[in-house]
Amino acid sequence: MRYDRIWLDGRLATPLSGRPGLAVIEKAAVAARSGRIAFVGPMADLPNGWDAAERVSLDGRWIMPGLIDCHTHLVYAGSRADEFERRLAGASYEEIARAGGGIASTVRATRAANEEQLVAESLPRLDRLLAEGVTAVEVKSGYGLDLESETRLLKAARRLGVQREVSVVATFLGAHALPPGAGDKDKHIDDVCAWISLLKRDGLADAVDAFCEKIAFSPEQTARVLATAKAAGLPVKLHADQLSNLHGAALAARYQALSADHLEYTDEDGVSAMAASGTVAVLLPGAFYVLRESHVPPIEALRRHGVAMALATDCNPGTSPITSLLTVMNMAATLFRLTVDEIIAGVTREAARALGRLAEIGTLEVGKFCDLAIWDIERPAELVYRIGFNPLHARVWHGR
Ligand code: DI6
Ligand code: FE
Repeated sequence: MRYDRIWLDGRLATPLSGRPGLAVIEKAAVAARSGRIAFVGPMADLPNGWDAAERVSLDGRWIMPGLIDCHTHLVYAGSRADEFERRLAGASYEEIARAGGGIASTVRATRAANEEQLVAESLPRLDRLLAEGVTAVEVKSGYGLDLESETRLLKAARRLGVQREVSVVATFLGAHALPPGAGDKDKHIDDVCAWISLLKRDGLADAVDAFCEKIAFSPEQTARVLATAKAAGLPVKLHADQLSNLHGAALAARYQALSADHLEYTDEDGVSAMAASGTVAVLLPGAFYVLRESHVPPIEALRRHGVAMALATDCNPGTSPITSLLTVMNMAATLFRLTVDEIIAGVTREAARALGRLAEIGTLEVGKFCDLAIWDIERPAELVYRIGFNPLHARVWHGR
């Protein structure tokens, strides 16, 4: 067997597709051929007569799957530092949104930016994620809110994946907020539903998301978006039960959503509906932290019902201006009491599942893309335990 590249003498930790926990292999090797994993396991199990165009010795460093940030809004223009100051002075996120700030203020800045400017403003955010070993990222639209601007935003997201060695999943979030100046939410939902098939036809959206919340769209309006997406053949996701319990988790489950995200106010019925539909819980402790939320997602119920838990940055200019998935991993431990194994699975296997990409990424198994994060650490818990420290030694995307 001739490989393109082989990494030798590493310590390997990966979740596996069908099993809980992390598989750990000492004295391990990973080999890539044509961008895919051609061998993974103990060096002693390498096939007789193997050869490789390039060999890399890891001196006992840890090899894990590349990290996956499965929920971001990282393409936008402008800054909301002014609102941050108003919130420090006592204004609430909802008050600011009702007064025309919040998402609407980023929409105004984003509409004023052309595609090049959007890419240029977003690349530094993406680069921070990549520097921590992220090899796949989801990017939502939702700061354009008219067809032309949403299209531009989704094209900018696709271009990020051309300009950097990273897999980009683009999600259409036209039902994020009412466009500035618009008065009728039902009319906006009509528009969003009409745009879905156009974006699907042009290959610009891999999935559809919506924000089901009192300050955004009702369960009925959200259901129209999800039904239209499913009918167009696109998988759905949902911002559910972030600020109040509108039974968004159960609604997402009704449409076999890939994921329901946030879930701070989800109740046990919502969790059991998610378990039945195989919907992943995407937990976003960055937004929880920034909003000083005190209502923790129902972690114990999610565990009890066997719902997969993923973690993501929710990188956005309002509620989660964070570009560090490692910091989010620490927050998930400290704020949500997830275990180290749950957290590592949450940014690899479960994040891949939340994107519908588990067959391709998220674990180190033969046939998947060879996306690796190689760490200068003594044990996996160090990735979660330290704050503001980046022990990435090397990042590999599709075998390179
Ligand atoms: N939930 C959030 O936390 C973000 N969007 C959403 O649906 C907030 C986005 C923003 O404030 O710009
Ligand atoms: Fe979000």
